Amino acid sequence: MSGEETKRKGLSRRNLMAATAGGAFVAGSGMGSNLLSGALVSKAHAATPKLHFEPGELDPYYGFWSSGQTGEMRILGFPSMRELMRVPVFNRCSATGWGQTNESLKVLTEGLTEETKEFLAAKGMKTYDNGDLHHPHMSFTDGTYDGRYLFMQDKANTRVARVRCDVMKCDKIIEIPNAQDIHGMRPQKFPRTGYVFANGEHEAPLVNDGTILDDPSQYVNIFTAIDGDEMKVSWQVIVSGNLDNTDCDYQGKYAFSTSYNSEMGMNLAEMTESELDHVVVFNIKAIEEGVAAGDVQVLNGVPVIDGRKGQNKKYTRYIPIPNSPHGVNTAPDGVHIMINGKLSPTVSVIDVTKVDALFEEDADPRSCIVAEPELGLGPLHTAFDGKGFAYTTLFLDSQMVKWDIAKAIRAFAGEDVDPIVSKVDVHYQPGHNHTTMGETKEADGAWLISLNKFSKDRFLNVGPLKPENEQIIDISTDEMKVVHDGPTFAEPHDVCLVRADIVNPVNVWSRDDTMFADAVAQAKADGVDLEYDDVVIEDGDKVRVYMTSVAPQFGLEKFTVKQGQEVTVYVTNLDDVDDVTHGFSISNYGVAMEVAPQATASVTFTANRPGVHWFYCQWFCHALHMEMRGRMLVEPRKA
Ligand code: CUK
Ligand code: CUA
Repeated sequence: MSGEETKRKGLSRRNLMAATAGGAFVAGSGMGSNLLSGALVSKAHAATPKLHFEPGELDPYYGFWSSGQTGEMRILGFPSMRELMRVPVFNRCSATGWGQTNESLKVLTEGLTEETKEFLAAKGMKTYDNGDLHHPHMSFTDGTYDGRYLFMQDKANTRVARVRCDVMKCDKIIEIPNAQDIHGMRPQKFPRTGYVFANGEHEAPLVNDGTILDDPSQYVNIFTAIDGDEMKVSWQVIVSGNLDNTDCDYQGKYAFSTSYNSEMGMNLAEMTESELDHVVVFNIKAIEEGVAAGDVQVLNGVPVIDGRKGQNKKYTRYIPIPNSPHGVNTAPDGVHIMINGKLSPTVSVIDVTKVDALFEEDADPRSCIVAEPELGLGPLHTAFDGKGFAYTTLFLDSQMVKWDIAKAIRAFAGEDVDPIVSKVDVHYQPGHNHTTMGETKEADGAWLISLNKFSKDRFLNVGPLKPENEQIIDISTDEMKVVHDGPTFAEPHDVCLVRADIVNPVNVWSRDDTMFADAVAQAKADGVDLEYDDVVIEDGDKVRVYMTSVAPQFGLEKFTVKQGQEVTVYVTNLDDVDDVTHGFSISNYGVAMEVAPQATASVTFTANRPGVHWFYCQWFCHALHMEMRGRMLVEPRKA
């Protein structure tokens, strides 16, 4: 089962709908369809770009990866697939102290609703431990990536997070009220981000306090627009049917969300009953006007507008789409929006220039569909090369299909042309795919990557839990070629591939950074200069320990606290050289954190274990790194 190509050019189409009905949407044999055509005509239209890199050679792209249920964001060099960094977001991180330091806890807690804070407090928790991060996307200005932020969602606990691209740390996490489980999420492309659009996947009672339980007729679903600058919810729309993925246009007028369960079914049979589901079109300007005019109910502080089917207002339109559509992908031509059919072998192509007309009275909601090519089994997501071709993952066929957008439109209009250019087997069951710069108007068509859910026999066996498999595909010729296998841990769904010149992180922190502004303010209140003083301030039951660090020494070789005191240790790293990060761990206290050059980091704990406890630097920083240590002396409470 190598990556040999299969072609189906010129073959009569099978109607594959029947084969997918009735719950057949499961991982198949892993074999792609064995379709072979006679003539294999290929037109090379570009030289194959470079895949292998010498030691020390830098990649031309950053890849920002999701990690699904691991809850972090990962940064890889692309196309070498060298993993560069893991950025903790919704998860906890042993290395950096994310979820433990005061700075990270602020990010993790300040955006939670009061109700969630109370719920967690009752469990003895400050924040959730888990998250399910599917979709990382960079902020846009004028239709392309602008290198400011990365946004990402948490399906598990209904949150949206932002990572700053200058320091590659998460600086904001907000919980989305009124919704349940944020799945699809995209930043506004034009004029800028702007909004971040977020789909609530699972329907629930609008006030979900237990008053309504097993009465699905009263469940609703919520679409949310977040202000990406402020990280606050701007408005929400109540919709019919659940919401899966979302994308928006290059005009700044509309957002589009798929629904795999327009039936609002509560079990598999009900959810897949209807042949047609839908895409919801959100009219951004009309919604803003409705919010301004007060056509809303305010719930949990958020204006919520009613955009349900049959409301016949100007806020939303419902376009019927076969059958449980999944991915939504806007083409870099600025006109076409691909709706991937999942249980239907088709991708429905929306022409955004025909969407205005949908909002006229008695408009045919399907009048904006300009193509619906039948591509194969289980189309999930589509990527673009900026040259008029689209690449769609076929989950059930374990294939990637390359197709010609213009030909698909001509075929839909009745011409006898086959839009399918070629197919290639991938290993196995692809979900998302992505091309370099492919979700921007600067799509460059250099590379395609397929994120496959199963690896099966492709790597050394590591037991029942297998890695996934990410494959890079050469798309410089009409026939695609798999040129790289890359195993990966649970469970990247999506990635965005950004030209390296767009991303410009700093090497050391600025001492003015807002990330540790609270520590700076507390030091000031204590009369402490973080960059010079190494002192212990006792404040009743609380102790604040301020220390600097310069490789290979902490500013304090020891400090003394009393058993039961609440201790906060602030470490300021005075090294201002690239890559001289220190750490701070206290043995048998469960305390650890990263302190990067010129940063201040702090951690608070109760000194409830008397005795001598070594603290040490856990980030290898110097030939005398092992010697970078000191003692915390905890005086026993007097009997
Ligand atoms: S979803 Cu994972 S394969 Cu959550 Cu983007 Cu389509
Ligand atoms: Cu400082 Cu190791």
